[in-house]
Amino acid sequence: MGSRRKFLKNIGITLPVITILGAQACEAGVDSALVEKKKTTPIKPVVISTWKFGFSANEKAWETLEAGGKALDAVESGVQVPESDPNVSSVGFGGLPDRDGNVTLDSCIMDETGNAGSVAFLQGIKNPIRVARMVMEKTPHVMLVGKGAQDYAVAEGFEIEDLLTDKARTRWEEWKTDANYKPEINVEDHDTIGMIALDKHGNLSGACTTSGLAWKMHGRVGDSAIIGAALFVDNEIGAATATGKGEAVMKTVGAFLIVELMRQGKSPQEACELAVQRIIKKNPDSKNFQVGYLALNKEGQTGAYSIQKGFTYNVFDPNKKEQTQADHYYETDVRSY
Ligand code: SD4
Repeated sequence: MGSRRKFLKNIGITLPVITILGAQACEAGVDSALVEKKKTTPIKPVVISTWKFGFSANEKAWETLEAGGKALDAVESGVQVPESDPNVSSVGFGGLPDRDGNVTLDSCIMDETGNAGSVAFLQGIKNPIRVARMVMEKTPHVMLVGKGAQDYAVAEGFEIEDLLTDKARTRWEEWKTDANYKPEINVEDHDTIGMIALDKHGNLSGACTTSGLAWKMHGRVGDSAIIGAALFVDNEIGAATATGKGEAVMKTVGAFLIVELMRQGKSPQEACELAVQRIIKKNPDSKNFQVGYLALNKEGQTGAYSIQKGFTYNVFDPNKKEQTQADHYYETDVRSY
């Protein structure tokens, strides 16, 4: 028995009685005006995404949202902008490789019905988000990894391409000279795109895609492929996405935590702040890495917060091509570790 029904039963009121009472209230013109207002107010679409490429990615997503398209289509097309751009060294084609020189990609996507798809440790495929969506829509699974994900992409018509650009190869060769095999977090070089959107139908979706931490161990998978960690969408409540040190996000299931905090009544901003505080509480070394969160609720309100200064994001406004600096926990401007 549903909890509302249970509650009503416990207080001795049955549903038809409540319905009649509700109808009387409506007749009195109290609720019906509000309900009517809600029905007739057009929903303003919102798209928000991480880092400096956020504006151009959001601009692409906006084309779909403005035309009345689905948030899912918007986020899928939006995040492909940095995925396809060889000058973005942290997402898709042109991404910095792992310590052995392999570009390995993590992506995930989630729609308004709670469906999710993901690929991890995928090599040679330029737009992993498209593969993630196919995993979601065309397979009985949520996640494919490595060679299996690549075989699946090829079977769906994707070409295998060399994703390591000359620029990225040079950076890798330079990095190899000091043979420091410790993966680095540098908030400028390893920026993931996480994008969440609300469409005119009032539906939420999200996408997240990255080449992950540069110089990572071969085989390492980060949060950007993990539903609940770097991305979570619950169409009743809101959506959240993450960037930064994936290990810290995974261990606190960050995006899911934010959505659950919003479910408990927190605003998107409060939820992002609490999720960052959770990481700080659990990680004595939190001064040495970056995590940034974005959140969006059903009402179109947004939130953003990070551990360190320097996390920028874009809430799309066609008239304002500017990034916003997220509020952050530590005052020091820590950029490279
Ligand atoms: C990862 N979260 O692979 C990604 C990297 C990232 O800003 O977002 N950097 O852990």
